[in-house]
Amino acid sequence: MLLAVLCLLAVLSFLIITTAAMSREHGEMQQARTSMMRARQLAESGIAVAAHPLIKAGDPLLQNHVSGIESYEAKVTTEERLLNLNALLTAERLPLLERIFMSWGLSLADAQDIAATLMDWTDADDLKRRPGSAEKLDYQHEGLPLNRPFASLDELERVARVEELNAAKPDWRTWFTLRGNGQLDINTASAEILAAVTGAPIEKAEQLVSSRTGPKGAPIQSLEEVAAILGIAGSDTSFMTLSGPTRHVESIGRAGDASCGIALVLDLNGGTPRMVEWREFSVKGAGLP
Ligand SMILES: [Ca+2]
Repeated sequence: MLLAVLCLLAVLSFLIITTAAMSREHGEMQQARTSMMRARQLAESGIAVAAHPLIKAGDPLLQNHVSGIESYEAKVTTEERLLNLNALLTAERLPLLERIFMSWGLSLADAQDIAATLMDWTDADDLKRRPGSAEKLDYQHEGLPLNRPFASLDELERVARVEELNAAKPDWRTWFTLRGNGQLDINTASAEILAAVTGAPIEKAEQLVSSRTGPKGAPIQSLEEVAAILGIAGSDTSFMTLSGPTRHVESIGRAGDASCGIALVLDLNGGTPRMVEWREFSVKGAGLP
């Protein structure tokens, strides 16, 4: 009898402990969900501020510590800080792309072959531009190349010889966009991209970037100024702009341990802002450079 009572007590204790553990776990999951919702809400608040046409990069409103554990931090730049791959794939702009590939350590012949392969991928005909480029007969799969402009950067992974780009520049994706007006924004582009695309030494490109940032920094006012700083007077600057019309904003919201990142691309051309892209990203290792 005593044994039976003891057994019953043991079972009851087990049930009580298990139920308490399950209920604690449920409570923790609930808490994590609430924190995540709050983090997303905070990220959206940052996006709302950053998307406002009057907000400029560096505005103190872009950062807000709502409480000790809740905050958002937003950044404003332009999509034209990156190179529009489709815009580079024209006879006129192709030498720029070849120069970029060479800045990644590829030989002139390889740079020209790979740039031509990208052109072959997008142009309507099936005629190879160079012996080292690729058209229909060089692809194993039916329907390749697509013979139209790139619709996503993922498509690049299917292009012949892309493994050479992956080897030369594993983070090539951070250089290109398919948004924007096709020009390069001198006031938001990185020193690396500016040096590669103009052929200027990286030190001069860094000098240009520090002249527009920092406590005494001011936006570059003219393309002549750009040419003077980079030492490229007389070069073609028609692919450059002083102010890209496509706004790129990113915002990270944090609530306790939870965080949420949102990126938004807004076309401001023509007065009325038009949303071109909205995506969430995981915060670790992401964000604007
Ligand atoms: Ca083609």
